[in-house]
Amino acid sequence: MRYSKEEIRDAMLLYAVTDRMWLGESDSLTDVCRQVLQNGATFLQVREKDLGKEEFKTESAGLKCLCAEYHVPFVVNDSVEIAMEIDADGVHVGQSDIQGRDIRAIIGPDKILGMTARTVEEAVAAEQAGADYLGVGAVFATSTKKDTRHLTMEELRRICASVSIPVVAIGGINEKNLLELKGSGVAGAAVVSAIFAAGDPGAATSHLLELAKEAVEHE
Ligand code: TZP
Ligand code: MG
Repeated sequence: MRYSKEEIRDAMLLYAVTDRMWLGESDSLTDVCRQVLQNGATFLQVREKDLGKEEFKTESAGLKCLCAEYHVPFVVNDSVEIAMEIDADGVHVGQSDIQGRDIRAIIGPDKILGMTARTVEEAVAAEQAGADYLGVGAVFATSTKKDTRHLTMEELRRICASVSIPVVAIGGINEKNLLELKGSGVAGAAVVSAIFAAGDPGAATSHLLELAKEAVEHE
């Protein structure tokens, strides 16, 4: 594994997930991601639902190099194939991306495998399937992903307690509610719009990072 289990856990702290939909017309995703990395994001996932395969691959390859400069783990959402083709640090898959495939067997032992889980059953199965971490949500209301269910803090706590791999919470997390994750057992917060829709994504990142440290340090 290029990143150790401990490094992966630590990297969950402020996990940025891209979505160019939130950017201003003149903003480039690479430039915004650079600001986000400069200001302390600890993990980056490229998640671009509206890009064609080739464009997604090109964008992913660029962001992979950018993350390597900052020694920040970089994973590709959904596409195991593109993650492998560009030699990303890993891949993040949802339940619908798995489709009976043994993703760990496809990517090998050295890549980071992130999986989405919304129930204790899914969480336990993902850990058994070789996931390095879980993305769990939506913990708050979000407009970034339409087909998601709102989890209670109690469900989040139960999921965290059911696995030994780190859990990163996702969904509607922003500067106003991040501290509500305190005590849930999460290793960090994954954020799309609170970073990528912010007027100043760099400043938003550093503020969210401070809040995430407070939320996670008090476990
Ligand atoms: N999975 C569950 S909610 C979500 C994803 C990808 C979207 C989170 O976006 P935001 O803007 O941080 O609410
Ligand atoms: Mg997916």
